[in-house]
Amino acid sequence: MENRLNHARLVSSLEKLGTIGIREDGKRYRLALSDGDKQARDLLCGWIKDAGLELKIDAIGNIFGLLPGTENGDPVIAGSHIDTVPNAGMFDGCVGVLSGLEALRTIAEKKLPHRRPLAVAAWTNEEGSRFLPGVLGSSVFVGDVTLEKALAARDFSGMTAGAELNRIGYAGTDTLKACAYLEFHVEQGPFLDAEKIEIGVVIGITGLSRWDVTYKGEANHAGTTPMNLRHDPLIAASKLHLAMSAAAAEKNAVFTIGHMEVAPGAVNVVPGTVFFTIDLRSQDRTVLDELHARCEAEIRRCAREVGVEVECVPTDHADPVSFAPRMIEKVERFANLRGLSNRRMGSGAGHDAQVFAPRVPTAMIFVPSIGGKSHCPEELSDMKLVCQGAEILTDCLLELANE
Ligand code: HGY
Ligand code: MN
Ligand code: MN
Repeated sequence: MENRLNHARLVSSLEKLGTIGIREDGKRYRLALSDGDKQARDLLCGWIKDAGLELKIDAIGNIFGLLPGTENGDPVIAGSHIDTVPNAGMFDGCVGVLSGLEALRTIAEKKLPHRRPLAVAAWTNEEGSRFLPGVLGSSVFVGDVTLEKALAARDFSGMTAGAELNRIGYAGTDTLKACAYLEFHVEQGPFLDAEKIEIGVVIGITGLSRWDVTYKGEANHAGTTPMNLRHDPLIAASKLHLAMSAAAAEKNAVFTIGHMEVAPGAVNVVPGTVFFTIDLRSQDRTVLDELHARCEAEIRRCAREVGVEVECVPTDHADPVSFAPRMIEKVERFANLRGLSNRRMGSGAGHDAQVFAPRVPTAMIFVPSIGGKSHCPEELSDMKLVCQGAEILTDCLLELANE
């Protein structure tokens, strides 16, 4: 199959977007609804208008570029996100949004026939690094989360998503629905690169549970307090981390404490309070349910053992999802037609596609993350494969738009 897209334009747009949100220390921070996110949004909206697409923005700040078809109806949407984790790479999310933009730009320029409307989407706060729950914008779009709840979400400094959305000027009024959903993304894991396979045909997405946990013990003098008289919340957190890491490893699940605050945080004071986040995931629903219950029990057991108080707040949950066989087959067929090596696989990373899968025909396409690195500046994918993944995205868009 011939290539349709302007690969140079796609690569240069990825590189340009990658320059946004870089701090003086050279680290990329484009957290949802931050100034960096606004800059990226402004750039994307400009490109959407340049491409001759209809720019739409909804009440939670999701951005759409719409290309009408020969018939009316809900669009086939190709989406992902442009917000990032702290100190991020330049591929996560951006590959899917800019490939969707390049696909629609090319379809419009070459007047490729499509009955159904097409849209590219950039979802608000996919990452959940600033506001919880993650996949916030797409969850409001499908109705899983109310707009009120989403706007009331607070970051660690207490700012609400609603105030930040207004501050950056992205509280819109447009409304759309999707008749099908596609997401092209970097794998963010080690398998495709290790096996030297070019395309991942995604069969489903992991489930996850997240909590905010606070252990309250007794701050005391680091030099005079004997170990057996301490109620050190960091000991409780460490016991929990070791117990749940082992439990997750046994079940091929993953357990992460990604954020921790130790107070008062002095070298010579036994901590009084420890606050930390938990991210627990499995692609198997039964395993996730079992480890979810085990984790809540362990959180309390470790508190009792060390004699500290505990506050445990669930902050996010998503069940594992599977994509429809016919959608998996579509991606696989186009990868084969393009002579690209490929294999079926689940996604250990969460994506906006997980909120669409239970509702509309949904598919995901992966390209390898070199060294399996992601959510870090070392995140890297081969631009030639990124362009081939974008071609498969375009193949799927056009087929779905004319079914
Ligand atoms: O956390 C995730 O899996 C996704 O990158 N937001
Ligand atoms: Mn992502
Ligand atoms: Mn991510």
